[in-house]
Amino acid sequence: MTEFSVNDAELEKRFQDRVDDEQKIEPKDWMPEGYRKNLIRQISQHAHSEVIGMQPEGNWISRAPTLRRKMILLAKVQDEGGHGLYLYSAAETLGASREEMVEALHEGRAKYASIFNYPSLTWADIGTIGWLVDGAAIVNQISLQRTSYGPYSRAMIRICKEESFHQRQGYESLIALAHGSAEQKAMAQDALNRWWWPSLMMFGPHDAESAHSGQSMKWKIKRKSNDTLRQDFVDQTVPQADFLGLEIPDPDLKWNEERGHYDFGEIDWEEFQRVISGDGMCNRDRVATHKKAHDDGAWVRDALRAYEAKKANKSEAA
Ligand code: BYC
Repeated sequence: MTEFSVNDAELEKRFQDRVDDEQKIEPKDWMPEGYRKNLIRQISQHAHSEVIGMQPEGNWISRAPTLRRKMILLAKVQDEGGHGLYLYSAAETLGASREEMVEALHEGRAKYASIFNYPSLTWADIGTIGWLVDGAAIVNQISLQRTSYGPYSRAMIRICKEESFHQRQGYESLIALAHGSAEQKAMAQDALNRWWWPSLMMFGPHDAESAHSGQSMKWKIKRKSNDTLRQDFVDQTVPQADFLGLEIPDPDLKWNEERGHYDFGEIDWEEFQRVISGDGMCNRDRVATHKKAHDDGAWVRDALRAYEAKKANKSEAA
């Protein structure tokens, strides 16, 4: 027997070799405990972001200006719920239960994307969320399609297809506003002013301040660093703002010929810390709304369990 036994160091080496060789890690494969824990943290927080992200947009379904816009928004919000489900399922393959993950969200032990703690005040915010928030999410998620954990990677491939529709519908809505009346254009500019900086915060702290990046990059959970993704997002978004005739609220934003990228101003990191620590404008409301929906849905979960038990009893008796 001992002939075939290998110690943890050897297992870790084989694991790292597979990761370096771009092989996907699957649920039943051996993995370091830290890899499993880090993935549960990131994937469950990603799932929470999708589901909490339904709230600022859901707020506008009943007030969408036309039937077409309402249908698009309904479809988008439903997609976000679906993304949450794919991601919770991916985290469940690592041994985390849905109950544990939701409890961590309700108790403030698990985070969700900082961006969803800002209010959606006008109809232009809905187009801007699609353009900037989904735009930022895609930049990140395209790189996560190549993440080393198979179920997460496959969920990302599907999610990216839907996110691309989300980004486009948002941009198309902003084109209508930016080329509409003076009031509509002003509403679009105001939305850009409020959502620009929080969108840049979506990519997380600077690489040098990022607690998880070093290990996550080594394990190829993350494929591009926070700062690289943020720069990619700025570079792709500035020409889109120009096309809309809107001004990005950053006096330091300018093309840097030498770097081949846009330079941009510093994020307010104090605000970022405040928001991710639970003290943003909407944190309390978002979690309370989620908790209420979860409690209101308890009867559905109870009914499902009762039905499963009834079925199991029947098949035992047969
Ligand atoms: N917000 O070491 P770091 C969407 C936390 S939703 C809140 O760099 P990491 C959509 C971080 O969790 C798409 N917290 O972390 C839905 C960590 O705290 P913990 C959401 C943040 O994980 C509806 C600490 O700060 N996308 O598309 O290496 C409608 C240190 O950070 C944030 C994802 O979730 C933040 N912005 O890198 C519309 C993508 N940034 O956990 C659209 C998946 C950092 O130690 N996640 N923190 O307590 C990731 O790619 C990475 O987790 C991050 C952060 C790049 C976000």
